[in-house]
Order: sequence, then C-alpha cells, then structure tokens
Amino acid sequence: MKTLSPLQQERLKYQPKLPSSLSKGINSLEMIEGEATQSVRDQEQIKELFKNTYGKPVVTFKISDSTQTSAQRNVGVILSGGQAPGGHNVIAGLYDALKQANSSNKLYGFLGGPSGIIDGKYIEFTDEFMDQYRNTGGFDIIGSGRTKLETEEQFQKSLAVCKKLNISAVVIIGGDDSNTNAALLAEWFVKNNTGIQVIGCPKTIDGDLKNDQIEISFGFDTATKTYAELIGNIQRDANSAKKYWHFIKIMGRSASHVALEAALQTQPNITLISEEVEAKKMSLESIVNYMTDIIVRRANMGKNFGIAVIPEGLIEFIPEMKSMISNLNDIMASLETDPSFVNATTIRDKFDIVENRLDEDNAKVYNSLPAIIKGQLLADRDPHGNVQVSKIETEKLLIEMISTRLDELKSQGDYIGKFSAQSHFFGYEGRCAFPSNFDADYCYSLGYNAFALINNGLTGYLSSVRNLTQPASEWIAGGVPLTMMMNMEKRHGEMKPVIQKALVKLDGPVFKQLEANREEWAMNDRYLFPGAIQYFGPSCVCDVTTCTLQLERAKELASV
Ligand code: FBP
Repeated sequence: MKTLSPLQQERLKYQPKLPSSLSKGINSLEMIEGEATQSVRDQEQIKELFKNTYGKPVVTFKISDSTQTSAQRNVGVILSGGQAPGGHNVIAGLYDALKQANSSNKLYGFLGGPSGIIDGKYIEFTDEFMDQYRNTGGFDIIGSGRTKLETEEQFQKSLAVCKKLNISAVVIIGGDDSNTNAALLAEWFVKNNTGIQVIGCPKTIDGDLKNDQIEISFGFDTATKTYAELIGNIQRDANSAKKYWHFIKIMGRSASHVALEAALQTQPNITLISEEVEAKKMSLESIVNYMTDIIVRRANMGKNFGIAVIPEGLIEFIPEMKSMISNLNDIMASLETDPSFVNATTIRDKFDIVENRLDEDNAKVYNSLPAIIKGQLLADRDPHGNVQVSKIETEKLLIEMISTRLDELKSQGDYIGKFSAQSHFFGYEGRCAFPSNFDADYCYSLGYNAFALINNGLTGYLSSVRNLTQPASEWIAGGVPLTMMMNMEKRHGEMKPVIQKALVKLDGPVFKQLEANREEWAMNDRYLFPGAIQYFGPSCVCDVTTCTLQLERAKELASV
C-alpha cells in the first residue's frame, strides 16, 4: 500500500473553490456570447489559415434558472510541455464536471503528452484513480511530453484513435506552443467534419501565456513562490555568513516573468531582466560591467556578499548572442545527420566544424566563450529547433567573467574586496510543488470550465477564468477563441501561425516596481523572506496572489 506524507493526506481532502457562476452545477449554465473577435496581428493570414474557427466571440458563463440534460460523451485529455503545479487539478475539475453532466461520460487520459493521442496510448479515469491525485503537484497522473502535433499524418492518426474510443472532444493542457497545436487540431477537425471539439487550458510556470483575456497561466503562482522561498533562505544564509555572492539562475525559457516575480517577493541585490537587456542592446560585456560595479561598490562598504537573480533565457536576449545562437541553430539543424560532426572524436573537433560554418562575427562570439558553454550550446535542440537554455550555465559564465574583471580591477588598485561565488539553478524544484491554494482553485476551475465549453459545443477555445485577484466566488469563467491570440512568426525559416508570447513589458507596472527600487536593494540589504507556501492558516498568508498579478490587475482596473 502507498504511504502518504501528512501534508499529502490533508491536501487530498481540500475542496477547490469554483467561481459562483459555475457552482450551481454544469447543467445549470447559460453561455453569453460577446462580439466577434480578431487575431492580435496579421488578421488576413490567420483568417485564411483558420477558415472554420476564426473570428468566434469571447464567451462567459452565468447561472441559468433551468437545468439541462447532457447527452453521453467521451473526452480525451493531454498534458503537454513542462510540468506546472496544478495540472492534476485541471484534470480533476474536468473529470468532476464531465461526471456531473452525465454519469456515463468517460474521460480518457493520453499518456506521455501529445504522442499519446497519435500512438493510441491511454488510460480511462476512474473515481479511485482520480482521487489519488487531487491537489497534488506534478504531471505523473498521465505524464507529459513535447511532441509537436501539427502534421496531416499526426492529425489522421489522432482522428483514428478518437474514433476508436468514441471521443468527441479533446482537452490540451499546455503553453503557447501546445495551444497553437490545439488551434491547428481544432481547425483540422472542423474542416474534416469529424465533429470532434478541441479546448485548450493555459499552463506554464513561465507566465508568458497571458493577454487581455488570460490574466495568468497556471503554475506561475506556485513555482514563483517556491523559488522565492529558496531565494529568501539563501539571502538569510548570505547575510549570516557574509562571505559569498550567490548567482541564482531561475527558469523561464524566454520571458523573465518568473525572475521578476521572484525578485519582487525577495528584493535581492541584483536582478537581470532579459527584455531590458535586449531593449538596451546590452552586450555580455556591459552586463558584466553592470554587475561588477555593484559588487565593487558593496565591497567598498565592506559587504563581500550578495544575491544576483538571472533569468534562464538571458543568453538569447543579449544581441550578439542572439545572432550567434540563431546562426548556430540553423547550422545544428544541418549538422544533425552530418557524419563528420556526428562521428567527430573530440569536442574540440566539433567546435572547429561549427566555427568554420558560423558567419565571421558569430564565430568570434562563439570562440570567445569558455569551452564548457561552447559545448552546452551544441547540446540537442528542443522539438522547435531551439537551444535548451536550461542546459546553459549562464550563471557560471557570469561568475567567471566577473571574476576575471575583478582581478583586473584589483591589479589596478580599483577593487579592495574578496569575491567568492556560489551558483544555483532553480527550475525543476518549483514545477511539481503542491499547488498553492490559488493554483489548486484556479486549475480546478479551468478544468471544470473546459468541460462547460465542450458542453456548449465550442471548439478552438482556451478555457478562461478571470478577475483572479478577487475571491474565487467572484472569478469570471468563460472562453477565448485561440485564433484571437495568434500572429505570424518565423519558425525554422518559415512564417507560421503561433500564439503570441507575452514578454515582460518594460513600461508595465511590474518592471517599474523593480526599476524604482533596485538601487536601494543593491546597496542596502532589504531582503524579504517569504518562507514556504502555506496551505492552512490565515487567508492573508495562504491565499495571497503574486505581485505580478496584483500589480497588473490594479493597473487594468485603474484604466477601466
Ligand atoms: P513550458 O513552456 O512547456 O511550460 O515549459 C517551461 C519550462 O519549465 C521552462 O521554464 C524551461 O526552460 C523548460 O520548461 C525546460 O524544459 P524541460 O523540462 O524539457 O527540461
């Protein structure tokens, strides 16, 4: 028999909250349609590519006075991409709504991500199975994967599997790429008169799947609180021992929302924001100089310690690196099957092959890097052909370069301190934490609401729950057409329809908060210690949402 930790036992009993519009039951809902919508950009191209699903209205739900009956239906669910706390609760909400609508309904979980629907690998959910996973972190209930779902062959195979299981709707829980695939699949199913609906749910700890209708993706709340706890603990340690600089890289493949939020929760001495680096065209050297300056000034005050937070995606936002990496990505695609590269006996031989193919300026940048980083840049690409930034030790690169710079300054008599650094990478630590009360409620609502969208016959929609800084009872449940979030972007050298990624806005209230305080935080230690996520206790501790959500919502409400 499985043994459960005390917290696990208590969390299994937690009943997630629903918006009051959904709380009377799935068969007592009325759907309100808004105006027709448009894609965020490139309207003509997106409309042409999504002839059947483009332009649909945003919808919201309210309690209906009458009670409907729902016909029997089977639904399939997929977890896609990186883990995010709360994924199990999305499935729990979906399962409960589906069973409430009609107890003969069935939920199938496709195993290992999108490849599960293509290869026909699935399980059928039962009460007993579902109950083991309520309010737990992780995606282990059915597993996840990063297979892209986009070719005609994959769609045909998915259709065959759905037909075999008599599935009439598929829910894809994923980030911007996975929901782009959901939009493509929805369009294909309509175009081919299959009668199968597709609904997405906004997941990613990175927090970059958001827009006017999606206030935050799930998992961001729990993951950032987990990283903030760890940073706070390290700050205490640094402030106690007063002998180390801690360089902490934090997940967030492209956007710096996670680093920014963790910084607002903890107030470290240095926080780099990739979007600012790109906007100010900061070279690697100027980043090193910026950080070195703070280290020197603190040393002059007798403080040879500090905390620097570095976003995971930084390297791709440094202009000269961005150009080199993009050139390298193309080269790596062509070298994948090149025997001279694949069979090269030493890593140095691989460096030579790559350097000879890079454009002159890019080769210089590549060559200037330490061998360990050059090697990491040659690691396998993700399914989208991009460098896996989680594998690049930017924090170590910065430590090495700053160390060299400080030695130079010391030899000139311009630095009197002692620099000893520790590096950390916080990413996987936060992705499977027990979902915070916020994520437990939000995810359950997203899943429940996804079934409401299915039950109302919609396809090509993202489950949307808004008004999130208010108590859950006041949340607004509804759906947003996936095409509304799309634009055309270059992928693998070709223009493709994709959901627009939300990067940190430098004129937004969240970045402004950091900007206004960072000099003070750099010199005068104003560390905050958030501590571990609390699941039971006063609401002001257990139910508080992220600074990002609070600041963005406050600005939005002020402008209404
Ligand atoms: P998603 O965009 O799929 O949610 O993934 C987010 C993320 O956690 C990034 O922060 C990180 O760069 C990446 O996944 C790591 O991926 P992997 O789990 O494949 O190592």
